[in-house]
Amino acid sequence: MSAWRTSLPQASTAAVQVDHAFFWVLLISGLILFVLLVLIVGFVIRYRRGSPAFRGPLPKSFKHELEIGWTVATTFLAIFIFWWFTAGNGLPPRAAPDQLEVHVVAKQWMWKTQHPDGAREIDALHIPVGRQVRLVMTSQDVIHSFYAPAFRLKQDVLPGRSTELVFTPTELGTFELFCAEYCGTQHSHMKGEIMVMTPAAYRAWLPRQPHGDTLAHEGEALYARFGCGACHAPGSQVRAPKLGGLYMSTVLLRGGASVKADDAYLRTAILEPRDQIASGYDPIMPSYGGVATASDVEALVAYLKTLEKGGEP
Ligand code: HEC
Ligand SMILES: [Cu+2]
Repeated sequence: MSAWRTSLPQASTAAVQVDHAFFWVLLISGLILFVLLVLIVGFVIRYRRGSPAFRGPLPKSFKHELEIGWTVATTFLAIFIFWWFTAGNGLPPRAAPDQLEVHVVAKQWMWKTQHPDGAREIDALHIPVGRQVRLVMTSQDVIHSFYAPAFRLKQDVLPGRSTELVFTPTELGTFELFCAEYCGTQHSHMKGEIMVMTPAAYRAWLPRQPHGDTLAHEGEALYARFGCGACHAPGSQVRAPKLGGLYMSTVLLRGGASVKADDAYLRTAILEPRDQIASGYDPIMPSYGGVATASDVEALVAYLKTLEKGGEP
C-alpha cells in the first residue's frame, strides 16, 4: 500500500496486511466519530437553553426503522471488522516448502535463537530475505513476548508450552526486537536485533557462527539420558508405541478420536502424556513436564521428527 505509510518500515508481508487493516479500521472509526460529533454539536446548538425547538414526544413522522437500521448496520460492520481481522490476519500463513524453522528460547533477560543446522545466536536473529520463517518459541522461566514492530509481529512466549510465528521478511536491514511482557527488573533491556540478509549472505554467515549441536542430535542424547528407549525400544518388555515414522502420521486415540501427530502432539505426548493416550496402550508413560526443560522438549521433538518408519531408536 503506497497511500499509507507509517514511520516504521514495512519489513514483512504481514506488515502490509496489518497496516492495511489498521488504516481501514481507523478510517471507518474516524467516519463514525465524525458523524457522531456533527450530530452532538448540532443537537447542542438546536436544543440549547432558551431555544424554541420542539421538546415534546417524538414526532409521528419519526420512523423506528431508521433507528433499527443504524443499529443493525453498525453491528454488522463490527462483526465484519472482527471477521476481517481474524480471517485475514489471525491465522498463520500456509507453510512454504522451503520454510526456515528457527527455535527461540526466551529467558530472563535474553533471546536465544537456534538455526536448523545448530548455529546459535544471543539477542540476534539473522534471516534471509524473501524466505518464509517459522519461529518456534518457548520460555525457560517466566512469560515473555516476542515483539518485532517492523514485521508487525507480537506473540507471547510461555514456559512449558510453545508458540509460533510465521512470517516472510521482505526488506534487507537491521530491525529491532523487544520483549513486550514485563518479565522482571531487566525487562527493558531484553532487546535484540533481527538482521535480514540476502540469501547468499545468509549462507555465508551460517557456517561462521558458533554451532551448538543440532537440535536433533541433542534430542538423541536426551532420549538416551531420559531413558525413553526403556519403553519405546523395539525389544522392550513394556508395551509402548513405536516412534519411527510417527511424525505427521494419524494416531488413533483411546476413546476413538484420531489426531495428526504434529509438533504440538509430540510436545504434549512428552509433557502431558495423559492428555492424549494412544489407543491400545496403557497410560504408564511418566510426564516429563518437571524434568525436561523447554529446550529439552524442543530437542526431543526435533529428534523424533527425524525417525523414519522402521528406523526405531
Ligand atoms: C514407562 C515407559 C515409557 C517411558 C519411559 C517413555 N514412554 Fe513414551 N509412551 C509410553 C506408552 C505406554 C505410550 C502410549 C500411551 C500414551 O500415549 O501415553 C507412550 C507414548 C508416547 C508418545 C506418543 C506415541 C503415539 O504413538 O501416539 C510419544 C511421542 C512418546 N511416548 C515419547 C516418549 C519420549 C520422548 C520419552 C522419553 C523422554 C518417553 N516417551 C518415555 C511409555 C513410555
Ligand atoms: Cu522478557
